Amino acid sequence: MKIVTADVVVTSPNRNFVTLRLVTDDGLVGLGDATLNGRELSVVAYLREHVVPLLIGTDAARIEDTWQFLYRSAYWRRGPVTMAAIASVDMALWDIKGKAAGMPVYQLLGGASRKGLMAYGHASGADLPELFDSIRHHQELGYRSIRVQTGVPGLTKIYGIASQSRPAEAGAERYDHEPAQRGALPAEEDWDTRSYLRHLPGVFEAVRHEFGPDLPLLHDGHHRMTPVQAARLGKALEPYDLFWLEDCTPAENQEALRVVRQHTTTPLAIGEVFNTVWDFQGLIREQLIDYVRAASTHFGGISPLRKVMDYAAQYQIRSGFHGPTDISPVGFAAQLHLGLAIHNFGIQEYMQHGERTNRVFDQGMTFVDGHLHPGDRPGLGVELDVDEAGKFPYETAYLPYNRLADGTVHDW
Ligand code: KDG
Ligand code: MG
Repeated sequence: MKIVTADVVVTSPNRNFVTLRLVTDDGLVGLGDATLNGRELSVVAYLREHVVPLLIGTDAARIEDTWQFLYRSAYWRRGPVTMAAIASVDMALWDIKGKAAGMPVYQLLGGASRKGLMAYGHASGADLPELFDSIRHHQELGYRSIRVQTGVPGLTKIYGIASQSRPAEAGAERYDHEPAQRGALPAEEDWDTRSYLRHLPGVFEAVRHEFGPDLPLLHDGHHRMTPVQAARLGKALEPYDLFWLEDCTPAENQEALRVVRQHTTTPLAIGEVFNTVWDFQGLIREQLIDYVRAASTHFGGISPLRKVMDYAAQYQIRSGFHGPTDISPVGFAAQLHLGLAIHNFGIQEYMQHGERTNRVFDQGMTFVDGHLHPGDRPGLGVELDVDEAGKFPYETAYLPYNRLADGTVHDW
């Protein structure tokens, strides 16, 4: 089972996606997601120039050995570009192994540990009425757990609000739903942490009052707070029983979470920008987090994500894999298979892809009564329509960024 071709497919149906497509000498096709939001072409170059030539002629059955070879032989380890490239190879090889075995990947990972994966959707609103509408709309779409993001009085443009408040509906083309925006330059947004801290607890109080105590609620802090600010927010939100507070402080400074942890029992989730098991080592060992937010696509694939989840299991830390639309249907399927198999699954983020994306990627997964399932097709269960993909060439797109009132660039 040798790899005979390795193509990197770039397509932009609703947004940019980078997909590695491996073909073996016995005709099996494996897909891997290498999408790095706003920096897609750097991974394309890494794959085409440095990885594809190493893959041709190698044994597609040797997933772990190929991973270790790509990781260790480069000398330059880690980083989002490298790890997204390696992730795509890892996923494609798991896809091929599943197809060779005639089994869905979750069976190869130990079989299902549950019937389905609880998913959360993104509700948001500029004000409370808009937010309540958005929560109700998500409930109608089947979500049973909701991330709540809200406008802040005095701030005009905040990431994740309003234009992204309603998931893609059948047949709708909603590029504004995407975190990145097409254009030559990134959009500028504004931010003020003190206003946000004053406003947010009241929003959660109102949401709990309107929707009751049962609905699991989540919130994403987007790395914007200092440790003390995050500690105060976690404490202020305790009465509203959050499922988690995500990315409360910048992810590079992991010591910060120790301060936050000392002051609040609000559960903490972090790691959507982490690339390796090493990034989680101290956080897990010291039990500074409750949920691992890594995405298979940016973490080197299924193989290392399974390792970090096995380590996390010893500390009762669970998964909450990153699942925005910039994870392609292939990367999303990869983490659904893993989530179904591991014992310490927590929750799965699920933003829905647009209709054009669903035409390019035919998916076997289902979403029923708030729960996802990867389906039982052999491999990852996703097929790429290369002709359809070719209709949507790459377009420059950037994530937005923040400035404070005095013009200082801030975390977002
Ligand atoms: O590419 C960045 C986005 O995926 C990210 O901003 C989304 O924070 C995010 C989330 O929790 O989904
Ligand atoms: Mg996030």
